[in-house]
Amino acid sequence: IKRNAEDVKTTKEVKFHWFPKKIADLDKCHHLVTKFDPDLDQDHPGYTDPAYRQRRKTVGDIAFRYRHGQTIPRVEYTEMEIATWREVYSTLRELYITHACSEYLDALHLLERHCGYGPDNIPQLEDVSCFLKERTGFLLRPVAGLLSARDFLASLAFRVFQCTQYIRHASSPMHSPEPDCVHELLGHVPMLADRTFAQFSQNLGLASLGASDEDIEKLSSLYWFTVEYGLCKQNGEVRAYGAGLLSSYGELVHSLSDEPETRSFEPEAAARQPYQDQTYQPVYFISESFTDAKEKFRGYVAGIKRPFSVRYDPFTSSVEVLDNP
Ligand code: HBI
Ligand code: FE
Repeated sequence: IKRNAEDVKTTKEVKFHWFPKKIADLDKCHHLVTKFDPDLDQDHPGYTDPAYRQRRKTVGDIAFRYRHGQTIPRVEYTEMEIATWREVYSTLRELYITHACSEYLDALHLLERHCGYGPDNIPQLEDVSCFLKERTGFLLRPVAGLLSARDFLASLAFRVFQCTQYIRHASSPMHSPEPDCVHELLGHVPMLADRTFAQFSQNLGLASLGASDEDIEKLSSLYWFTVEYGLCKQNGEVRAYGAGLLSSYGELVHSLSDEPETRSFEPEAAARQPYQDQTYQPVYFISESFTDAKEKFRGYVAGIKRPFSVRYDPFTSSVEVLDNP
């Protein structure tokens, strides 16, 4: 179709945020949020421990140097770091039997058999990444701290999970203000081995590409009340699937007690619900199943306005951008 100059001039230029189009573009999605960083956050248990801060930096440097496609370098964890892991692992492991959803427990058994999960070993990201690749196509890549919501969600669009590699401070094994490898490996990784959950995560990521700041905020909130703090129904019981719950003894117990308010999962409500990153959540959302959550989310995404649509091409690990008619 030939357009004349008049057409071109009157065509309204629509601006939107840059976003990664191919998986290697994730090398550019590395914007960190420093609010819980031990160098700056006075409440971080490592704030007054220069040796800890140095160690966290050394491990973080792996992430700064990392490029897509490389093998993730192994970290030789110290006895003290392994002792921290052991304490969390053995405490949480027992609670999972009664509190975690079946998808989580199934994956954890496999990780214990094939990936070095256990009380005496901190699993290596490279091994876990290979395991997930075979299960759901998810890959891990190392990240040096809390990533911006936009970059974090964008990587999910490519089935890449940005994963911290350092461990929390030894003085506080049951809690960390920032994500650490305990949170990622015990909270997120087992769920990423489930096909339906993996698809749900990727859909959240795809919906975020090029989205307005306002929509990123809503998707973050949705992510928060599902991927981080979600509950689901299973055989007449309520179980946890959110990573923030599955990596926190206190909140896991609290979420399934009769103290907090619970609501049935509705994406619109979860997207507008204010969230807490310093204390326990005031409210939790319960999904009927992951398939149900995925279907409801599909309806929500259809309501997000973008001047284009995206389609993921698994053969090239890239997104095609389609102009809306
Ligand atoms: N960064 N490293 C890391 N790990 C997370 O789990 C994480 C993140 N950045 C943002 C985020 N999670 C979410 O809370 C949403 O804001 C997307
Ligand atoms: Fe998380």
